[in-house]
Amino acid sequence: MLDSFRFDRLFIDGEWTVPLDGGVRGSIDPATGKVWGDVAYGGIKDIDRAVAAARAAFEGPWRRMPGWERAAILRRFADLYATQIDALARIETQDNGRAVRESRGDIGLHPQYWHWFASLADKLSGRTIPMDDSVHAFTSRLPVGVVGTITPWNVPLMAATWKLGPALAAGCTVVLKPAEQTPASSLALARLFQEAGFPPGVVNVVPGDGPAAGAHLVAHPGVDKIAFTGEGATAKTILKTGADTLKRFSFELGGKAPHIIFADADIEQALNAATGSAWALCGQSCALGSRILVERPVYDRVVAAFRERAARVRVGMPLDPATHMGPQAHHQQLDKTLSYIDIGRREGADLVAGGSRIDSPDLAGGYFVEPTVFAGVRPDMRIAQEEIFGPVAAIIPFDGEEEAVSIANGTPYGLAAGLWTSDTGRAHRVANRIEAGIVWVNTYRYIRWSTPYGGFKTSGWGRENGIEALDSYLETRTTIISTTGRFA
Ligand code: TXE
Repeated sequence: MLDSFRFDRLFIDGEWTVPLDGGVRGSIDPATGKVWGDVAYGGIKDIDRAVAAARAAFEGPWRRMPGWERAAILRRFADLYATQIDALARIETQDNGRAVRESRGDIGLHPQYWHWFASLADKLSGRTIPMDDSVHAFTSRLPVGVVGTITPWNVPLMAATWKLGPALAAGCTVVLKPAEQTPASSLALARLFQEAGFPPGVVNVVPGDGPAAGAHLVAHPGVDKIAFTGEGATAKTILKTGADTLKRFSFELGGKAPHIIFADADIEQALNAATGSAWALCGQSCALGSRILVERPVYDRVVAAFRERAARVRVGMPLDPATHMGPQAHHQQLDKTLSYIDIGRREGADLVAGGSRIDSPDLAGGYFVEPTVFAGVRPDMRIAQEEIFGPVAAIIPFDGEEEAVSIANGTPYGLAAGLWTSDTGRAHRVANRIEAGIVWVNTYRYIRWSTPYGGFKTSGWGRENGIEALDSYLETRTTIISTTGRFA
């Protein structure tokens, strides 16, 4: 169904429509630096149309539909999604350069997310609340309304799934604005929403530029909530832009996850996880263990293994199934990564692997960077404090639990952390002190639909996935009814 799909229309009110005040632009393949397809971009008027359609669908069929009917449509969508995994993975990889073996693995899990959110759609129960005999008090859970979802370029379909799943299950309607660098897969998603039989206007997809279409969606008085994944600085701008409307916000922002390896750990397992996570998605994910904290007795062994494994990463064209790591998703990210590698050098960290752009004839023009490893990193260096979002591992030595915890918590971020130890008591002690929304012990980046995900500190507001994901798409109404008919 998606093999011959074209991306040059917006999806608004159940129809494929030409942009009113946007246009059609080439989308860049980061593996070649060249345009690979024409994609529709919406402007202010297109966002207005999409919000009006979402509002009408919310007030009309969607919020009134019994939960089990919404669930049935979501299940139909999940089944359809499952038939299109390969096509979706190819589109996403073409647009953002993520190695197709990774895209396929990630996207292959999404139908289960959609099924799981579908299963929540008819279970939005409230509570009865004991007060006294003169009243009966209870709560109801109601959809927030029209949700503007603003998603990033590293994992467009995953971000859309994590937001639209709970939003639609809760009875909200949606305007999805994907990142300008990677809009294609979100338009393909719209085709599946259409095919699955969602009423017109329940889901609208309008690619567009952040500071124009994105900002207009944020400021729009017809939008009740913004669900955003991206950079912290953008989240602050969004808060200011949306302040006048006092709408709801949820944010999934960056991270600088510590991956702590104690000397008593199963070091081979720890290395498999730590090296895999350093270069997955070409380093472009907020949960990757970008800081590797290593207890001193095993420090040399870990550094040597990182050096050796970095050399074995197959960097190549992302659509080749043999490729481990593709290019950076866009040129600005390439520049950002290279500038941080420079910063690391100047700060005096020890560059033990990589450190350059790859410009070999077979990869010429693409935004490829070598898997890069800095050892001897001090916790206060910028490469240990700031989110690089590239394939750059920073290895930091430590002595003992106290120092590990203090380094792990010593950044403004608090999204994810990993720790490796064979001592169960230590696993509990240390995990309990880590300031992060998710802590993995003797495993890493194992995430499913049922487990809440989100940040402490500057890494975000609210949680995605799990039953908690519904909270930010629901309002609670308390009803108190007199049992006596008297006002007292
Ligand atoms: O993100 P932006 P960028 C981090 C990562 C990366 C850095 C910059 O460190 O290097 O952010 O990436 C939309 N009003 N993460 O600049 O700008 C934009 O169109 C409304 C971490 O691409 O935050 C896109 O849809 N919307 C992260 C989305 O925001 C606006 C994932 C994200 O873009 C807007 C991505 C505005 N004024 C980047 N300006 C994660 N948490 O995984 C931009 N946008």
